[in-house]
Amino acid sequence: MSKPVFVTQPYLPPLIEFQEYLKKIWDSKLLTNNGPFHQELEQKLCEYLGVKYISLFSNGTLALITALQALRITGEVITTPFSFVATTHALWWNNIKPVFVDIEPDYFTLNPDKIEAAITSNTTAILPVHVYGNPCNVVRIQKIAETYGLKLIYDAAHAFGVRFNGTSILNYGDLSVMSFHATKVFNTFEGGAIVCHDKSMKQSIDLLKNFGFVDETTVVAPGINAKMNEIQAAMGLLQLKYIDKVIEKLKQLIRLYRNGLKDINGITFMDDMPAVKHCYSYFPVLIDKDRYGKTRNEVYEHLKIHNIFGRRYFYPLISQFPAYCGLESALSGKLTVAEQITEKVICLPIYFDLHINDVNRIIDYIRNFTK
Ligand code: T4K
Repeated sequence: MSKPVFVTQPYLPPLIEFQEYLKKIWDSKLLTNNGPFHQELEQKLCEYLGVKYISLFSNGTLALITALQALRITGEVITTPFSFVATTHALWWNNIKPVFVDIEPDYFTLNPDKIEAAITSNTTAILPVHVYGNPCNVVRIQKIAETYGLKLIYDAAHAFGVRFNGTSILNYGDLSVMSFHATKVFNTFEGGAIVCHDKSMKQSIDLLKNFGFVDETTVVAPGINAKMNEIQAAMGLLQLKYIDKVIEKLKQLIRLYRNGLKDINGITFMDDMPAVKHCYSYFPVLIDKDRYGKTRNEVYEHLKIHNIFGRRYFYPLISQFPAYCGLESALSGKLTVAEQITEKVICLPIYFDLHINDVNRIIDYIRNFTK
């Protein structure tokens, strides 16, 4: 049996280069609390991504929770059911009621046509997700947020380096939240960040992730501990050195998948979006059982027999989990596009070290499964 192929594997830079960073950490004994690597990574990420301010976090979920705190979001927030569960959990942890709105059928992001009908007097913000790194319709969502006086926080966990019309997608909305988890295209083992556009917001966020401390004896807010440590930051600095190479390789692998799968009846996938520079960190494929002859779950199990571990991101929908399925906005029939996509989607393996032979093998398994 061949080696298992997972949906993703982290890119790891040469160990010897990481050891040099470790040596510096050992020498300085500075392990965390806004250390030198932390500061350097914030600055270098701002330059690389083309954004004004970044505050690093220990993971993306705490960054989401803190972003909602920083904007003092309460009441109801409009969000998507088609995401990783952390998006909605961040609302729950802030005692905010999630209001699910359906996704659009082409790129699976929050459908701007459906947002306004979900706004009530309790709505304070919108929390869309650039799912798979596909930019939301940022122009229309911004307009809605402005019209109704709502805050706008983007979950940009999948959107490292994504650009729209030549500018970083992270420049849209009030705040954008990133994840640098091991499964992400840019990883710091665990990690995350909030991108913001002015200095005072950056200061507030920095306070909130450090217990609310302003100085040794002054605590101005009930903050949390969500700081990124120096080992994570060192990993980030090294990842930045290789990120362009990593994304280019992912792009080539996706080209290979697209060519190999394009003429299989009942298999569809997304092309690049107009005016978008993608990061290619997910390759979602839709299986139409009527045309392909097998269900998505059958394909998922079939690949597993061959030691290929695709993932059904995102199945079930967040709105189908016990914590949320009782909400009115989660009721079956309200989120029709998301309900269809979640039954059809499978993310195929995509990562830097994935071998071309494995991609070809996966294409063949899918092609031959219906014969
Ligand atoms: N918002 C969105 C839209 C998100 O997608 C996420 C996280 C968040 C917010 C929250 O950000 P964080 O708090 O996580 O920073 C994974 C990740 O744990 C999660 O970060 C990610 N989204 C989600 C989409 O995927 P699982 O449960 O599917 O991961 P897991 O452990 O099954 O890993 C998938 C595969 O990756 C494994 O089969 C093998 C490989 N892998 C994984 C790890 C952890 C490795 O090769 N090495 C590793 O260290 O959730």
